[in-house]
Amino acid sequence: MGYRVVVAGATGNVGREMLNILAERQFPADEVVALASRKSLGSEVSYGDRTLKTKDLATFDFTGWDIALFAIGSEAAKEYGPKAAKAGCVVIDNSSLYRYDRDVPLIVPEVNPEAIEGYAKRNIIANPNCSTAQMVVALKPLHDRARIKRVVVSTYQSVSGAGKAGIDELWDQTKAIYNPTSHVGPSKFTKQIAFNVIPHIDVFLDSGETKEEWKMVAETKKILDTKIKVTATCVRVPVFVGHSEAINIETEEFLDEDEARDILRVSPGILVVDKREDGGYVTPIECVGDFATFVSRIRQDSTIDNGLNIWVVSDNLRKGAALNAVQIAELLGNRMLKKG
Ligand code: 2RA
Repeated sequence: MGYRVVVAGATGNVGREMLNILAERQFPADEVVALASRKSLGSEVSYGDRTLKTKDLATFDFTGWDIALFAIGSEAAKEYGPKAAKAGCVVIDNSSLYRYDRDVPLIVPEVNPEAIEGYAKRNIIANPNCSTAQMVVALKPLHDRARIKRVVVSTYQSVSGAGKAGIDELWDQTKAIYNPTSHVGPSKFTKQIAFNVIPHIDVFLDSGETKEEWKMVAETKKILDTKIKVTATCVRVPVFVGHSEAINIETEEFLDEDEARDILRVSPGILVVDKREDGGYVTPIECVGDFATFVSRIRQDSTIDNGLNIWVVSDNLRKGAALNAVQIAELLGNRMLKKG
């Protein structure tokens, strides 16, 4: 006997990837339903070699469904999360709404799978922000070996992190640059994104940080270790899919770059591509559609006693969102909601 699985927000970039990944990983589902908001109602989405017609999220009865993967944003999650949870369906939510709630586990299965034990308090599990997920996958094995004290991270985040509107804006602006009669100004982003970079993702906070930067700090602490200090600068770049991160790490104990490479090579979810030659590293274009978090450019930072630099790239729609959510569902199935 398998699970009855709901995918809410099934017509969006992340929802579609959730359905793809459920099928690719042969998640043991007896039944899958795709839900959408009224405006995309009736549209069709792929689930493996099947086509599902979307149903109305607003009127859906979650009773009798085991797991719901939510890719519907915070506002809708606020309305439908408690409704699904109350009906006995465990919600795995991709929005930021529940991430910082003490009674809701925030999980990256390679890092803190044990946190799944706490899911029943609210029947809700939070999926982290894309930029945090790939970073903590890479940090975890290094932290286990040498205790990380401080992390300085700069991100290079693709436009798909801002949804379909972000993808369209990069595409339209890029085309318009080659056509002198047309002009596409900024709309989703605050400045031109084509052939440019923008050091601003999400809203500004009083501290001067952006919310995206704050999320990387707060989520790393909740998932990995509250003692780790993190400072982040998050930047939007004209890349369609794939977030990249340059990460500087200071550890309590000395960790040699060769040992760090060996540790990362055998760690879950990680693929090391680190040859010190032209092209011997991964760029975002190469990670699209992949499950792995890629680590390259592993090297000592000789300006401090115990320092390392690494370059981390991953598909933000997969490990940064849909894949991690499906991995949480697998964890839930294996440890908590056993069937069959
Ligand atoms: C972004 N972190 O890239 C967001 C998406 N969750 O904009």
